[in-house]
Amino acid sequence: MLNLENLRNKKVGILGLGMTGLSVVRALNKAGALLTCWDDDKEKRNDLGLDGVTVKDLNNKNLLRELDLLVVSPGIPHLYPEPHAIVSLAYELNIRVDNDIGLFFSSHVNDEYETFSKPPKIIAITGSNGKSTATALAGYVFSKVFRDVEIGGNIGKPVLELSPLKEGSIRILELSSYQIELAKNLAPNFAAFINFSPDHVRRHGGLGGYFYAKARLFLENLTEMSVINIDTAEGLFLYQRLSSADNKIIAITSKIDVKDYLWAVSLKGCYITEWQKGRQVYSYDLRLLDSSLMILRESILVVYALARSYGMAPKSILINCLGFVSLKHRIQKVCVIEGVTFINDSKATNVDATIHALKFFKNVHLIVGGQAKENNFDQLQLAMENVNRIYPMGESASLIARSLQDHKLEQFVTLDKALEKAISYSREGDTILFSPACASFDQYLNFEERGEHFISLVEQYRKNLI
Ligand code: UMA
Repeated sequence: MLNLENLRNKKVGILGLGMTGLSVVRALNKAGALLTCWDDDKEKRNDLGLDGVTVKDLNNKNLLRELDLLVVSPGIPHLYPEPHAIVSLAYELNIRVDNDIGLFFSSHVNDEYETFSKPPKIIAITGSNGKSTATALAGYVFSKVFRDVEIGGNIGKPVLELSPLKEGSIRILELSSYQIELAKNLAPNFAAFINFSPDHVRRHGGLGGYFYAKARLFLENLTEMSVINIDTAEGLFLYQRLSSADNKIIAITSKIDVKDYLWAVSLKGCYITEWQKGRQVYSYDLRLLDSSLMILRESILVVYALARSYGMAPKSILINCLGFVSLKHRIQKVCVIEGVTFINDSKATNVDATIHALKFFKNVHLIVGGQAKENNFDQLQLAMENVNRIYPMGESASLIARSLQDHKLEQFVTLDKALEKAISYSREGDTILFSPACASFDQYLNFEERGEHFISLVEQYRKNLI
């Protein structure tokens, strides 16, 4: 757990008692801060039960006025579509509002820091899709080479739960736009912008707000190097903004000719190629490593560039990717039953993520749908080349069906019925891909619960066959 000594005896309000809120409670309680907590969910408030920690309604203006700091969880809106009432009040009273990421960056440099001959390094990874896989793969590769490597952040381990930094420590953080936007202080040594496509648009007041949130990570106190995916206008803009300052950057791309870039890494088909000042310095066919790594190629591109910026040798980076096991709910192969492959991609909560998953399979039966984030399902049209049939389900089923009406499809209310139908139509060699392109909240608590449901339905089907 990180040391937050700098907040000893400070009066801190904590809003939200989920994974993040509880980590803040534990870290600040240990540091000797005076805590008042609140969650809109009564059950969460009742479950807290920690000595010395008060649960009180922070909607009370007099109580809020007493605070030195309000720490807000990432899922709680602080600006759009409208700020949570407590956050609004805190702004009005000019109480400092921050989050766990801001506290992390304000406290990770301690007195001991100056005595280190190899100061700890923080690597931050952001983007719209594939952040968790890139973070986990980076953690896997770096920990094969360096001691004391830990990953955390949006991937599911709150940053304040990471171990204190020591000589040579490396912390790799997956940061979401929610987390970056509110953090008072952002000072990674290395940061990667891995891709960009519309997501969380309502929460950021539009696409521009979403991009601004991501861009903040690079434009404030980034100290050493950045890795920027230049395949979108936003990526190119960020690259230009950074290259006009005194910054070191590696451009990464699957689309652009990088001969004019100072330092770049490209991914073309199966080839990772590194360029310096227009000269090719390294190229490798990923199929020579292990064909199963092809599904991870976008993450390998990110990790290759990060590790190169860290001085690792090209071949050793790629070899160190071997043995990495994909994360759950992200293009996860559940099993093969009677020649039909079942893939759980429940983490695909936007259209771009589903388009990405569709690249890897042939003869696909696509189960898609949930709570629409936006009505941009017509973009799926361009990725339908390998799809046999579509099974739209959940709240957005009719919206999806309207966008894809030229394809063979049938709508369903629930996942079990959609899967049952997909199984009935599939033949040996086909793939049933559950990649919703939507949030899960119409029928599930989160994408994990939705993915577990898919896995359990597949398991049930297998048992019934025996
Ligand atoms: N709450 C209120 N009032 C509200 C809204 C929520 O009191 O108006 C309370 C809820 O009752 C609940 C708590 O706030 O008790 C939930 O806080 P939270 O939504 O911030 O969730 P945490 O459990 O703290 O998890 C968060 C991230 N969740 C979100 O950003 C929504 C987790 O990312 C992250 O793993 C975790 O912190 C640790 O850093 C999840 C996520 O879905 C995976 N992230 C989004 C994504 O990847 O697209 C950004």
